[in-house]
Amino acid sequence: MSRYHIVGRAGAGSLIAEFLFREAGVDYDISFPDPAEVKSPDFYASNPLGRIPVLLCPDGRKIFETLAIINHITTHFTQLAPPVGSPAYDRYSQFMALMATSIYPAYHRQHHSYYYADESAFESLRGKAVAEQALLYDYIEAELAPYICGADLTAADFYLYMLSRWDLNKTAMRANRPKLNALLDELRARPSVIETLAAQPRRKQPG
Ligand SMILES: N[C@@H](CCC(=O)N[C@@H](CS)C(=O)NCC(=O)O)C(=O)O
Repeated sequence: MSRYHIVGRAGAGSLIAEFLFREAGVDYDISFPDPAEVKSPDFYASNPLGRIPVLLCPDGRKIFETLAIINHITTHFTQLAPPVGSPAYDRYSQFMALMATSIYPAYHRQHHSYYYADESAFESLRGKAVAEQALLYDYIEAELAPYICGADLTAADFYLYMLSRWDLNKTAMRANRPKLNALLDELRARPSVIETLAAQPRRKQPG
């Protein structure tokens, strides 16, 4: 394999790898296996939870977890992360960790509630996830200036944009958060994002 290959799903966590590769001008391949395929023994060897995305590298290595994939891409190809060791890098890492460990899983709890509870508890589970995200979106709104890392657009902004796409009530998510609105609209208009979204297979499976 001479170039990167993303194992993904339309509209899902593989978007971030596509956005960043396109920002960097790196050609890649992508496949969208059906859900049964990613829950097979073969795929569990790539990701023990049978989740996407997985990045297959030209040298044969496989990387899963979006944070690790983003780090790989920003380290090798783009300027979309602050220099390691700078104060901005600590801020960047903090927001990346916050999004990956809190906002992303809260969307997972809403879109894949059956992993976490019996159906009778879905409403409560989802309500708590939405409440946690509301706190975090308020925090992010207060911190944007206009990007997560101030004047510099970073991969963290693209990550935030991807996560926001999975919101089940975008009107509420955007309400009274003018800086968040402006950021999401700006990201949505970037060529890398427009091209990625236009190339997604029809069936959208968020979260
Ligand atoms: N922590 C993982 C989460 C990956 C994840 O939840 N992927 C979703 C799609 S966005 C998935 O595969 N969902 C199907 C499932 O959990 O069975 C990451 O950051 O890569």
